Amino acid sequence: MRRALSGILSAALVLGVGELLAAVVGPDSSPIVAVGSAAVDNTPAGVREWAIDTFGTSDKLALFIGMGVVIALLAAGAGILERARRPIGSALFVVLGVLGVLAAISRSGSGSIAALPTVVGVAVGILVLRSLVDRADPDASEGFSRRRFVMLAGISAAAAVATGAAGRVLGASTRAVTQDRNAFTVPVPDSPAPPVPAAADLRLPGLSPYVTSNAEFYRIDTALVVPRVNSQDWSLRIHGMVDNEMTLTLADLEQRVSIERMVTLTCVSNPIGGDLVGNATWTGYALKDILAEARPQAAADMVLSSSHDDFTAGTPLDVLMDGRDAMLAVAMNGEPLPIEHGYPARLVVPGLYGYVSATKWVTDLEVTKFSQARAYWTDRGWSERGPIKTACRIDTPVGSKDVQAGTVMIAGVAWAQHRGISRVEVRVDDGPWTETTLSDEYSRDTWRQWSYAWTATAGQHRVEARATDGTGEVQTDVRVDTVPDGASGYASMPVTVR
Ligand SMILES: Nc1nc2c(c(=O)[nH]1)N[C@H]1C(S)=C(S)[C@@H](COP(=O)(O)O)O[C@H]1N2
Ligand SMILES: [Mo]
Repeated sequence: MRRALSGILSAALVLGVGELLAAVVGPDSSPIVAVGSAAVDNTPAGVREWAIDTFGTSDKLALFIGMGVVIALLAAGAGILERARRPIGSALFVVLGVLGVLAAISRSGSGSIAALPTVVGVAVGILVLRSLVDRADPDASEGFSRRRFVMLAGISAAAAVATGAAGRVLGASTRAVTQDRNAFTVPVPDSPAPPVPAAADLRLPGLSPYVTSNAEFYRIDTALVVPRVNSQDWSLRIHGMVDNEMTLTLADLEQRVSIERMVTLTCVSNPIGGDLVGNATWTGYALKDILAEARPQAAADMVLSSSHDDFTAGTPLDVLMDGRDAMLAVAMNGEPLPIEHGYPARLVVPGLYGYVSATKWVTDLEVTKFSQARAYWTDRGWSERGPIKTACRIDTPVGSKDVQAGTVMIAGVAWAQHRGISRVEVRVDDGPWTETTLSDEYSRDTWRQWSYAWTATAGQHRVEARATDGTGEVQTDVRVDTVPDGASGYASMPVTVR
């Protein structure tokens, strides 16, 4: 009996600790929510119908009660086994933990960090399981102390309840925003993005897909805890050197003409060969129209955008007004903005690095002057202006994997937003530059893929690539680091051919 109780209390602590950490990491990383959701997703249709027929709208509650019973039985078994055949009980915790981790990672868009609540929870659970079981038996080597066991069991139970409750309370705002986002309606664009022609995506093995999925899209920001902004509470204030100060809510935006555009975003911190670049379809509202309505004064030359979490970016006013598709975006690849990509609204400006333009969770636009205002990163040694440099990347082959002699596809992506890409060349071992095949151009604001069939001979080689932008300018071979205005230099890959 005490052994079984030891197992159940330890399991409760796993879930409590998991719940508490999930409040920070994200709601989908909670072991109980993740496993429950995985169970729902994998329930055969017949069973689901039966559950809905039987439990009606309480089907979710029934699921959690059912899960609780199963977990309690398994945990009781683990407690008994941990005594009889150590460490089988702990091993059972680990197996259940692995299931929880797999469920959490596959559900949440946040990658391996989603494993954290379950991993820490299971570690704590096993420690407590062992100390409880050691004290559960009259014949235990340390000697039986009923009082000791009761005390430890009481503390564990209290800790399980406290962590679980704290997790639920702390996680409430997160869950509220997740629900708010699930109910958010993506505007049907008045001006839709042209479809992606088949020949824009070469679909080669190892080559980045033309459109980057939301889950794969790089994420860069200064937020330790992702800002949770409810769409009902959100508004955008436009003020400063304007004749018509205004404040827009999402309801106001719904009355406006919406646009949908594909734009490639790039981070100034992206090193040569790095992956801080991604291409997505954005839906939102043209910034030039919003700003025109606010009527900027003649002396203004910068828009200082601020976010809910007090990040700031300074964007040249003329770039926002020159007719390119600078926008206030509310959707990414047809979905409401993912919370970590700025829900409910962010800026997207073709041609500029993110740190001077792509403010997520944006709430404020102050029209001002470069001579008067500083932004978050320009205050920390980065350049005031951030036009994107022409660059390319070799996606395949990768230096860490040897290739077979014969025909080897070299392929990658190239970008020079708002100037476009007109050519990509490769050379092997300082040989002559050879032109590659480019995927169809979608627009000047999006990257292009390129490929080249190389006849590879055995040995060590170095493959390099360089891009030419739409104005005919070849990217520079001068290698500079990312600070202060972005990396430059040819893409380069060591390749071993067997
Ligand atoms: N609020 C906020 N917005 C931000 C940032 C930030 O730190 N905070 N980082 C910027 C930077 S440096 C980049 S490169 C882009 C990245 O956008 P993504 O995370 O959606 O890819 O967001 C920009 N917007
Ligand atoms: Mo960035």
